[in-house]
Amino acid sequence: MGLDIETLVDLYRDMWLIRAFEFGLEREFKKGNVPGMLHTGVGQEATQAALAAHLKATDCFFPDHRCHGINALAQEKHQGDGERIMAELFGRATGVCSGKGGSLHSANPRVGNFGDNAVEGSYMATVLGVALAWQMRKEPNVACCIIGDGTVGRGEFHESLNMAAIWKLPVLYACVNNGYAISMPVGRGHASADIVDLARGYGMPCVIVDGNDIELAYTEVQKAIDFIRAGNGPYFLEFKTWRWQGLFSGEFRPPEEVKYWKEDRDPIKLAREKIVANSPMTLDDLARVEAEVKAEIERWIDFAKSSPMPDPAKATADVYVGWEVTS
Ligand SMILES: Cc1ncc(C[n+]2csc(CCOP(=O)(O)OP(=O)(O)O)c2C)c(N)n1
Ligand SMILES: [Mg+2]
Repeated sequence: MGLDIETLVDLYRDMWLIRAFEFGLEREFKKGNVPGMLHTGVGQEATQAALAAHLKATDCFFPDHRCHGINALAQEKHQGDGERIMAELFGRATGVCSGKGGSLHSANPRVGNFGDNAVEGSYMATVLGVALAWQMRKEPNVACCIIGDGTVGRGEFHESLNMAAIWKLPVLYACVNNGYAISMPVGRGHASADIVDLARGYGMPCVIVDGNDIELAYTEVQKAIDFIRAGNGPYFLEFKTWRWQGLFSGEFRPPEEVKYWKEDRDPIKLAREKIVANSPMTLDDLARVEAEVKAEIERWIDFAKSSPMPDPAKATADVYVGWEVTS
């Protein structure tokens, strides 16, 4: 086993937190307690836990629509109040954006979360501005752009990679290739099912990672971030993974594929087996970790549910910068 056991157990705990967060959220969504749409990142926990483990509060990441997990981990790690991401998704005043952002528009730059928006991948352009500012100020930060395989189909993908490459900007492209854009298989939507093939022409390191193997994901993110922080320019990681959810509900994939990814390639199950096989930790020890995390997530849900709704009188507060809306 490559990583020390403490690190691996910490990552296991973080992956479990993401899954418990998503399952808890889904349960409440079905009860009608969570407004808007819900795209969960179940099955993709290793990628998010690996990125969250390495990104500092002074770095930034642009999350996509499946990134509740990294949002919660960053909030927990840097401000100690992950429950505010849950509250945000419940549309409550205690959320990180006072309940106005919800799943697709929440942000908190204080923890490095520079925000998603519903126009998939629009931040592939924005990330360049952040990275250029840091480069000009000689601040050794990393701007991470999390994009799905379908999002890569936008024209800005090429503009972004090109500009990041020619200016050697500190951008980490983290492409989460879960095999589908809505229900379009990646190999039918793009000229190559390996997104790195589309990125290689821009001359940056391009690496395919098993996105369901937390050790590999953690190690490859570390390498990429070290490379970028040292001033070498952008880096492209493609995480091969699979989302348990369709786009947001329903199932369109063959039963044998679903079975393979959920039973054989579940990143949490793989990590559990690795830990038990290679350390004194037992399944009971890990069950205790899981129970603690589940209890914490239920506390977050209670916090969200018992928080007040936003005050309608403050609907325009914090929405516009530098000018006031009076009517
Ligand atoms: C510019 C834009 N086009 C289309 C959509 C509608 N849309 C939402 S999610 C999605 C698929 C995204 O696929 P992918 O990037 O692979 O992410 P995944 O859902 O698989 O995680 C699309 C087309 C959108 N939100 N924005
Ligand atoms: Mg996809």
